[in-house]
This record gives sequence, C-alpha cells and structure tokens, in this order.
Amino acid sequence: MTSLSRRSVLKGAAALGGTSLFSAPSFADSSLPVLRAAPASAQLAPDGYPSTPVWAYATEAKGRVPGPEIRLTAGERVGYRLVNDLPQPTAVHWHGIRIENAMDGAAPLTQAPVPPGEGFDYDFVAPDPGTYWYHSHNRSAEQVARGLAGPLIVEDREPWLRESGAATRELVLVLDDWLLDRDAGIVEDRWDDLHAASHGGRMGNTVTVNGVAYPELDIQPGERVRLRIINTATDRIMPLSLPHLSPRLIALDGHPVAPREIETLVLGPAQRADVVIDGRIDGETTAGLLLDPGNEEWVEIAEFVVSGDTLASRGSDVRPLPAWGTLAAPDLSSPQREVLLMEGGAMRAMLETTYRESLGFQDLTKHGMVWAFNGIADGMDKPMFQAALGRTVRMEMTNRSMFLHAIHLHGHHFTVLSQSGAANMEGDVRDTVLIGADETVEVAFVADNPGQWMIHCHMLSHQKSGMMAWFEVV
Ligand SMILES: [Cu+2]
Repeated sequence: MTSLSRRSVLKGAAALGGTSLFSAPSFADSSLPVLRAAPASAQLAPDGYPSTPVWAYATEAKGRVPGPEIRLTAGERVGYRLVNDLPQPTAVHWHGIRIENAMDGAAPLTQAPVPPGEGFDYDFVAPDPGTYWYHSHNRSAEQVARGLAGPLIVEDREPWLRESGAATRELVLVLDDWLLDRDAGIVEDRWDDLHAASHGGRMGNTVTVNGVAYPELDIQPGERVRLRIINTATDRIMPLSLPHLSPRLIALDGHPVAPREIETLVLGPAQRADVVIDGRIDGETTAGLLLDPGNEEWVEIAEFVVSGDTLASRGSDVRPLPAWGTLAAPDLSSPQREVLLMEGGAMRAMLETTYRESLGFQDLTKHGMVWAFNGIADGMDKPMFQAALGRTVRMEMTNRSMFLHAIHLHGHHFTVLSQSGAANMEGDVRDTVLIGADETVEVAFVADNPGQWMIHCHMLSHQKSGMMAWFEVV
C-alpha cells in the first residue's frame, strides 16, 4: 500500500466515525506489559491543599504524575500495550525517539486515536541514548495538561557513570506547569482559550518537580550528579538556573554536547538537558534550582540540601558523554531546501491563510485557528514537503510573530546550522528548537526515517490553534 493511499484510508476511517482500519489492537496474542492511561489523583499543590484529580499513566495499580519512568539501554526494545481507561480517545508519542513510523503515536497521522476501553500495542527499538519522554499525542493541549506525560531514559551503551570526571549518580527531574484553581483542581473551562493560544499559551500557576511542589533533593558536598531535566509543560518556556552548583551542560534533547559551563538554561516545552552539578563545599547547606517565571525574578522550584560526608573532588573537567554513533551527518553540498514560516498570534496578523479553504482572520478564529505555517493553519490535508529517503533537508525556520515557538520534528533529530537570536548554539543537535520573535534558525537533517512525520510547535496551545503540519519521507 502506498503512503498516499494510507492517507486516503485515514480519511475514510474518519468518515466512518473514527473506526480504525489500521490500528486494530492485537490483544489476543500480545504479552506486552500494560501502560494504562486513567484518571488518578496527585498531591501537586503544597501540603495543606487538597490533592488534584489528574489523568495519569500507570504500569502498576496506581497512576502517577509524572508517569512511571521507563528505562532501557540504547538498542533495546520498548514494549507496552496502551490501555485507554480515559473518557477520551488517546495515543502515546515517544518524544525524540527515532522510531518506526507506525509506533510514533502521532494521532491521527500515524494511527487512529485509541477509543476509551480499547488498546494499542507499542513495540519499538530506541536506537539512541539520552533523556526522552512520552506523552499523549491526541488532544495533547488538554491531555498533557491533565498529566499524561512521563520520563523515558535510554542509557548509554558504553559506561559513563562513575568513570573518571563523570558523575557518580544521576537524578531525573521532570518539570511541569499546572493551571490549578483554589481547590487545587485543574482549571477545566479554558481548553479553548483563544486569548491564551494567541499569546504565550496556557500558563500555569504551580510548577512541580517530579510531581511535587518545591521538593527537597539531597546532595553531598563535592558529589557530582547528572541531572536529566525534562520540560513537560503544556506551554511554559522555562529559564532555569543552578547557582552555586557549577552546572555544566553535557547533552541537549538526548544528544551529547561538549561539556560547557552554563549560567542559565532555557528549556522550551518538550526540550531536555543533561546537566552535571557538583555539591557545594563552601559550608552552605542549601542550593536552589531556580526558574524565571517571565519577569526576571528568579524563584526556587526545588532545593538541594547539602549534607553528609564531603566527597573527593571529581576534578574540574567533566567527562563528555559517549557519542551516539547512530546519527547520519547531513550532506550540505546540495541539500533539499525547505522553508517554515511562522505567522499569527496577537499583535501580528496572518495574511491570506488557508484553513481547509481560504479564510480571513475573523473566520479563522471562529475555527479556533490563530497560527499558520507557510500560510496554512493546521495543515493536515497534505504534506508540507516530501523528501526522498536518505536526502539531506536544509530548513529555514522564520518566526514572524511576537512570541517564541518550540518547533518539533518527529522521527528525526536535526543540526542547528545558524541562528539570528540567542536561544540556540550552532552545531547543537536537537529534536525541538526554540525560535524567538523575528528570529530565523536554519537546521539540517538526513531524512532517513521513512513515513509521515509531524512537524509542529510544542507549545500545545499553539499546536492546537494552527501550528501543525507533516512531512513525508519516501
Ligand atoms: Cu508556538
């Protein structure tokens, strides 16, 4: 079956009321462990507040926020049967994994959403080491905001931990941002808030670290710890700082970078960073993980409590992570050139935007559309571009709006070639890139993964209101 006819099948399935023709669960012969998506409750707000009704993933009886950590070694398989006990259809996307297309969970492009009471078998290889996450990819702006996200850690094939200059311990920090009401319930009457969508998105009022507000984390004086930091927020861009802990960046979006000192670290939604810190040895007993909520007033979202015996120094140099060795290098001699132009949002108009048919701005907003890629809002009808398998694509991404965007490519990681702003560094390899207002970023990647792949803003309010498209590798 050609992929074009697959697309027709999808439309046909939608016309039949969502009955899936190509995602039938094979319950009978599956022995995969269950990953259940179901309502649960979590103590997100500080002690003294009620617990919060959430939607959560569970591999055991009780669902947790964030979802249970999935951990394996690069090259191994991940296998789960998603069981949907939610009141809505859902699907799981394995963010940043260069996965086979049918397992990408990008509903409705790579599979039909899984209806309540049904299931879907995910079974795939995770080829590259690094820090990743999994999350709902159906009605994501609502389902991720309700809690459907968890860490996916792919360990290095070669030893790193405890080697000379490396960390002796690692700590996964899942950061999230929740919009809670006075009773600590999730605010539920603003899923279609176009005002928020046309600005920076749904901003929360409670930031959690591993599902807890203001947790205390232990570290010994002199201890070197690898932090795996994941921003799972619906829309919040997180500028972070780790004063007094000598933070050095060692990986972005799972991909190793030459260790570099950082003063601040900006993580857009879906982005990850691996950072090595050293426990302070100056006698002070605490150090904070700080976040700038947008007004340059840094607030503490977690506290490292420094206690115990002082450990021997690991030295000033940090051992680089082992190279992936699995990512093809772009061939920039004669790449296929593509353009991604971002327009819309508050304070700037979208000109001549197509949504299903060509619509003016007023009519677009009636459909909940306030953003466009290349003049098309929610461009799901046909691919933005096609690339032959193995071809290098060089893409110029220009943000002609007043707001930042976090552009994510499915199934591929890309090299940042050039940028006009300050958010990125040339040469970094990523799967999600932050692009500032009026900034242009050029990226390149080898289209070496066949299939239909989404490209969208990972600020999920923007994704929902127009910043969604797909490309095809054939
Ligand atoms: Cu955006």
